[in-house]
Amino acid sequence: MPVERPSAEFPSGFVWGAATASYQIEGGVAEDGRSPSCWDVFVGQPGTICHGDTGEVACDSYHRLDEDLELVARVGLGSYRFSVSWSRVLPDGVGGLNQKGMDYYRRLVDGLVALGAQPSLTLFHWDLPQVLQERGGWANRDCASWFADYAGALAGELGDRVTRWTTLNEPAVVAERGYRRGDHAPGVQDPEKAVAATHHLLLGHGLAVERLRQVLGTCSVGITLDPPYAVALDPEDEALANKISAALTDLYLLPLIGGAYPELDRPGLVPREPLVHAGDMATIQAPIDFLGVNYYDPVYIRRRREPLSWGEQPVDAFPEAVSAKPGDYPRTALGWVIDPGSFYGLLMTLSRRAPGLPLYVTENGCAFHDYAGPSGDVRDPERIEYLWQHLAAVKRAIDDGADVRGYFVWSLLDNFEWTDGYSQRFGLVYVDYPTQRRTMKASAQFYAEVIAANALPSGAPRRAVRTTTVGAAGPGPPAHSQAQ
Ligand code: GCO
Repeated sequence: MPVERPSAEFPSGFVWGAATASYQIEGGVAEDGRSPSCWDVFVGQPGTICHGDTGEVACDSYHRLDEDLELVARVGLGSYRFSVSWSRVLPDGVGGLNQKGMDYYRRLVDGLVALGAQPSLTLFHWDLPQVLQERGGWANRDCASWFADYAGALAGELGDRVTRWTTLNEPAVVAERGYRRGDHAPGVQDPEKAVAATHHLLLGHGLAVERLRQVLGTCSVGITLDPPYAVALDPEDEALANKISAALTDLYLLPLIGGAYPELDRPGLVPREPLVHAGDMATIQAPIDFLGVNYYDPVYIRRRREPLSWGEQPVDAFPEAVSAKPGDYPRTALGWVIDPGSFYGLLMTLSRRAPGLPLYVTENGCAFHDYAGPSGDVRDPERIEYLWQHLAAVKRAIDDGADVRGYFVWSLLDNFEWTDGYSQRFGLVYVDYPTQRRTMKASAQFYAEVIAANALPSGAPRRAVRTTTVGAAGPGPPAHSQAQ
């Protein structure tokens, strides 16, 4: 008798993962020779982080590696995406490796391999060594070569056991929030430094790709972007929304796949000479094996009309537009709109923009106000629904031809959510910060079942009250759908 395949079965070999980042989970900031990163310094300035929280202890993962590996095993992850704290392994930012710091990542990588979980290593998830920040950080062109040297040093130590290397996580956020807006470390507010950071991050990526290939020969290397997906709030603004999506996506994607910056007339946004030297674009265009995609929610766009209505925000570099949150979509605790239709639209757009480049969803997830009940259990039906809807969007994109090879939930653990500190919980696993006790939430169980089946459960999640309608051919205007 032929076995009936559940329709929501994923392709065989699909990689099921979860992600974390060094500064958000490790703690142990002054241990075994680690030097401060720009985030250690930034969080110490008053008024930067909710409740004055810091990453000093975070989830204490530096001391709880075995417990965290056990969680990887209990969820049944096929891969774990983590990042390396540059200042833990190279306290001077450059030069000799700190073997004690390296030991932590050796134990992590060996532990994952022993569990049969692929190590997915991100080299830079925002925590630049402060010693390098003091030399200008990413606004200094030298940072690109410091980064390549760091990549080469790690490749020499861990290369044979790391399945996938990601150079940078969301370089746009580093340039825009770290150097233009200044609400992230290093807290710089300088448009010239922001555009310099954009170029030097991409150059560093290209040099690191070259270096990894030199050291390792064959390896799988990519980069993680957070391409904005803009949706028009009113149908007549669709062209404007598409233009903004394309421009902001192309600022990072086009140099990588096309060896050029987009022809955008936005002073201070697009790197030009003298920042860009001869040969830089060829370096940035070094072939990659995959594109990592982080998606949380879309940007909703409307043409600007004076005076601005309540809740409308200017869109950086696009004075003709405002962004606003639509009132009738469900939201997460951070107020981020839940719109799986846009996730599908983004995956389809990227697979059209970068044909032949496999995609990994390197982050997707949601914050809710989770708490432990009287018996200690943590029920998070909203997260189950969110994951289910977003995984269904991935599946639909695959069915419609997108080459999506894997999906990583953000995050394995509740952790330090940057400016929001510990006020936001994104984990599959609940962390009780005073005791550091870890508890698998109901969503971790749900995800474990999805992984074991390589399929979504039969039935359907409760649908979003509203979701953007996107056909395989491209985005369309938001449409109402019936709540179930
Ligand atoms: C990002 C980062 C993560 C965040 C997550 C939730 O996308 O901002 O990569 O470190 O914690 O995205 O905001």
